[in-house]
Amino acid sequence: MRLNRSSTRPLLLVTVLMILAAMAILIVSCRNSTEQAGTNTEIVGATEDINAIAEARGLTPQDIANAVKTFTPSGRHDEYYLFASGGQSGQVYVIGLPSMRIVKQIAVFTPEPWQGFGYGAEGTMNVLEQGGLAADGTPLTWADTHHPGLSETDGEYDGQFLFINDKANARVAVIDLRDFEVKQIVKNPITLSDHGGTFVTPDTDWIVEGGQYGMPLGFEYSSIDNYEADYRGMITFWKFDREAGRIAYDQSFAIELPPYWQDLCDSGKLVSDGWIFCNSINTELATGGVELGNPPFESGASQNDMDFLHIINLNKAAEVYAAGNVEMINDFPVIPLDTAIAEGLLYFAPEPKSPHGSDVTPDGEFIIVAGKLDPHVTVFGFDKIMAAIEAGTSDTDAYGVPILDFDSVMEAQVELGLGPLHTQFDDKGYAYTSLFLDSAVARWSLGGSFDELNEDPPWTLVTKTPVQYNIGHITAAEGDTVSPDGNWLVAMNKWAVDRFMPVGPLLPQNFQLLDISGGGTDMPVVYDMPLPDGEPHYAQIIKADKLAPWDVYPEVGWDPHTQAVWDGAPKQGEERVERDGNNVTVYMTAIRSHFTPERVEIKKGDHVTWHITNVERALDATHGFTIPAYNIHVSIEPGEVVTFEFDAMQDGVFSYYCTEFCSALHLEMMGYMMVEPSDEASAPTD
Ligand code: RUQ
Ligand code: CUA
Repeated sequence: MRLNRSSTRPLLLVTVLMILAAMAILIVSCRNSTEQAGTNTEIVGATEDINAIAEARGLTPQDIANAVKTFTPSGRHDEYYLFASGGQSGQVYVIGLPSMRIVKQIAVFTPEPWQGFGYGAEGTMNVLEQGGLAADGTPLTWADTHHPGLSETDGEYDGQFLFINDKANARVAVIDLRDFEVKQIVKNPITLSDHGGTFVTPDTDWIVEGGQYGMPLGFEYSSIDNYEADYRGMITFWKFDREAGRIAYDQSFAIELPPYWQDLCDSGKLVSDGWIFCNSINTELATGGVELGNPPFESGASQNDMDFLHIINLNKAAEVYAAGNVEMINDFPVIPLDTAIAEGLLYFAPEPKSPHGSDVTPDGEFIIVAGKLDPHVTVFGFDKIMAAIEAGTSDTDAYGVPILDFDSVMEAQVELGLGPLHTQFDDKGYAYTSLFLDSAVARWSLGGSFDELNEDPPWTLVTKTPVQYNIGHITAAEGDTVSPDGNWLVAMNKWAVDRFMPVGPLLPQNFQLLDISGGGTDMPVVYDMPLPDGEPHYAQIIKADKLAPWDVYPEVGWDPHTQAVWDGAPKQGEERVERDGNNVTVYMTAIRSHFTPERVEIKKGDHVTWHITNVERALDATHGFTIPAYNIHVSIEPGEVVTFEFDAMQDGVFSYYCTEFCSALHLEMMGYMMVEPSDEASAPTD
């Protein structure tokens, strides 16, 4: 012991000297760069005169106002969390508002080494495997994430869970916002692509996953010549068990729908609670084949002036499911289309033209559908829909689904501009709609109970703000809840074009922050933020004080995948390596700045199960762990226990080490795994 202590002293001295040397180099290089940068930089560096700085940097008074609105000084926290889909990255981005600083990327569907997601840690491997297998039998390792959905209580975000869909494989993930980690991925058992998800019902009883492209349900083969007869659409309702923090697979069900392409859905709220509204495209039942001389999908699926808004009685559907009035497809209960019609679960309302988006107003009274090829948004009245259902209709589509009369359910049509897509809301009686072709955000006034909140006449365009460029979704602060905040809106632009420094042919997305607090025609863009990793579709913005994430895991030995202490977690003083035949179990602890044990001696062919507990209680005292050549990397956050398993198929000496720079002596936080060659080692035992 004494020897050890005295030997660290010269080491500390060396470290201090090295730090001093590094600081000296830094000071010299800073001075050099200031000199090289010329006059402008000198003025900026030397003055606190804001006008002089603005002049030197070429900033307008508007630029300065925008900067002041969003600038968040060091140490100060943002007011909102923005949870953005990560698009093709398969992940979720956490961004602070109004600063637009990225705070975290949450690994969801795609392996991510820093968080130790998918590099050996048992819990994470299980989540990935739950998500279903690719055609070659290996786990799917990417996703096209589209629509994050925060859990709600009484139609308000409650900050507990986040859900997100994978359009590419029809999957839904559950993220726990206590530790910002994914806990579950469910694969849709009857279809391969989704889009109308994830949207929650006002108390998060159900997570809605609407389909996208028609296909034979249950993954059967059928020639596309049989499209009308054999292909189908669907909507799945995942039951959410809030207590368990998981989707209850065995309490969930789907409804068979005609093979139109169901698109985006929203849940009713307040008066319309219990109903679901999905727009659709391709009621033409186009089957493509441009190479055969057929019209391509883009025109084949855009012939009709009207497609169908799907109006679904979820509460009644849940009763039909509970009564067992279902067919099993891949062991999953599906209410057949005929049953859905007979039970009055499904109605259509015509919606113009190449519709997109389906957004329910904060009071639940209106459903807004945009038409990609129509300069209007169409507003449907929920009371009118109910009255039309009550009155009955003899009109049906080819599958027998009742079609309500357009004029009797339509409340208003508002001309906004070219390519309207998605709508959000504020607290001043305004709706906001993205205009893809115009590259603009439109503000327009709502009618009904919202009429008195602003001075504008109901159902009229108030103003438009250009955005850069090709806007998809928009998201406003709590803008799809029963009580939107009305201060910020983010335009999620698909093309950045000239907004940022060039980075080659693949450009980032451009998130633009708009200040919508002013009302009227005042709606400036105040910040541009490049997002460099996939094309997010939707995002949601929640008030930061609604979240209560853990600083560290509640107790030492915490398993994040059960959210409970694991009794078997290695404890300090009880670290050991146990052998049972060819099975070796390592019980290890991590604390600044050592792992215990520091030597693990095994034989080639052993099957190794390795547990590590991070016994730290200090905020941010995370340790990483890797064994070279074995493709293992885990992140062990304070209190967490991590388990991984592998077969020691390669002999030799392997230096394992901590991958997080956790302390001054982090480099010394290592050990040796020695794998002795062994003749008996051929096949490992299980
Ligand atoms: S779909 S913008 Cu949510 Cu419009 Cu992708
Ligand atoms: Cu622990 Cu570095």
